Parts: sequence; C-alpha cells; structure tokens
Amino acid sequence: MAASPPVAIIMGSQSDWATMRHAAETLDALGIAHDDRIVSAHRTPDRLVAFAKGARAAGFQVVIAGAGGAAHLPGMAAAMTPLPVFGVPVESKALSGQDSLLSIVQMPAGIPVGTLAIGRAGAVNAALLAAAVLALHDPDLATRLDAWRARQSEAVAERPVSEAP
Ligand code: RP5
Repeated sequence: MAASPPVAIIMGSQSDWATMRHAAETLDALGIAHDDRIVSAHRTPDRLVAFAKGARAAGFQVVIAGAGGAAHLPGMAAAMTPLPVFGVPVESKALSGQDSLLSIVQMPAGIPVGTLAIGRAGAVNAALLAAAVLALHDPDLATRLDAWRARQSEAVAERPVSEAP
C-alpha cells in the first residue's frame, strides 16, 4: 500500500470544503500532496478515531483540521495523534465563526492545536504553516516556499489605486 501524502486535510462537513479548499489550493501551489477527507467528530466518531489513531502510521506528517460551530474536531484529532494539528475555525452562520474559534483555540494544557484565523485566511495560513514544518527537512520545498513568499511581496503595489466608480 502506498504511503499517505504528507498532509491530511480533514473537515467536519461537506459544507466546510468552501473554506478548506483554500488550504488545499495553497498546498497545491507549493507542490505538497494532500489527502482531503470529511471526518465529523459527532456524525462519524468511529471514522475520526480510525483516522486520528492511524494517521502517523499511515504516513501523514501534519494534520489540518477545519470545523465550525461546536468545533471539537481539531482537539479530538490532536488527542489521538502525536502529529502536529493545525485547526481552522470555519465561519458559522449563527455566530460568524466566533464559536468555532473559541472551541478550537481554548485547549487545556497538554494537548495542543495550532489555531489559525477564522475562515479563508486561516485555511491558507494552515497550509503555509504545514509547508514551513515540512520544509524543515525538505530543502526543495523550502526553496518553493521562499519563492511563494517572494511572489506575494512582488504582487503588493507601492501605492493604492482608485477603483473605477
Ligand atoms: C460542523 O458543523 C462542521 O464542521 C460544519 O462547520 C458545521 C455545520 O455542518 P453542516 O450542518 O453544514 O453539515 O460539524
């Protein structure tokens, strides 16, 4: 059986993909393979246990976990794997993602989740953090990450322009 790609992106629902696809696209831009899965802590708890307990043995190196509302997925995954887990709070309809953020960020001491910003920014940055971790032992990836950041800098204009009315 082929080893898993270095990054697993898990999310609580199909509805999270609109946010989490930005993590996937960022990893794609950096040439990092990933496996994207729906794993719900409350709707598919057995799937979560199987994934998280087997993640390291499967060959994953970093887990990105996105969830909204009562977003226990990242914390529960972190409890069952020694791999670094980056949590992305998905913007919920009822509370604009504040619920997701607080559910993910306020982990008791002992089981860490690296918590990112709510929504797209968090998804993109989770991918960039995963890339930074993997680049510690992958010089080619480190070069690609440097180039990605340089392109971002070059894309920022010196001065603002007025938009057409
Ligand atoms: C969470 O509940 C998911 O992470 C999602 O953000 C939220 C809503 O899920 P759906 O009702 O849209 O499936 O489990």
